[in-house]
Amino acid sequence: MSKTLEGNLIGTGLKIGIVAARWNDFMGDKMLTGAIDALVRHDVSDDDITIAMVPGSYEIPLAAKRMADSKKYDAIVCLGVLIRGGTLHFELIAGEATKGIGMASMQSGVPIAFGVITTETIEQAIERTGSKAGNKGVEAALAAIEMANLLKVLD
Ligand code: DLZ
Repeated sequence: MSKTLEGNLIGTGLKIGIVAARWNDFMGDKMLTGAIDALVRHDVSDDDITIAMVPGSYEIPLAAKRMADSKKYDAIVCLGVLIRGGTLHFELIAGEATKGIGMASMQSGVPIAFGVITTETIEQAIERTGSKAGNKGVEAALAAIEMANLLKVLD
């Protein structure tokens, strides 16, 4: 008989860290409020949510790793908005943020949800932060709850 292990979306008792980048904060703030709202609606206590603000997406991995290493959090949500400009910066920052968040999660063993959006235009970023393409901050928050609960089941 096969057995499927899953994490539920009940956030009761979970402690969640959020790392949010200030760059492009018009959209970033929507992701942050969406993520907090999703956590609270899934029964994470507001008192159990800690937010670390960083200047830009490049700085997310270090703050996420430090939070994860503290072992104070069941999961971490990383939020950033990267919009392609006319220079190479976008590729470099997107690559470092993606790789760094993945490494922080693997090295710490703490689930770290990837809520960094990468878009060609401001319009695409607006669509993904609370309008027609949903809110990627909400999706990342739910992924964090699910993974925190899955790890408890796996343990
Ligand atoms: C420099 C920069 C640029 C050009 N674009 C973005 C962006 O679209 N989104 C973002 O989150 N951060 C950007 N940054 C800032 C870098 O992430 C970083 O904060 C600075 O290079 C300082 O280390």
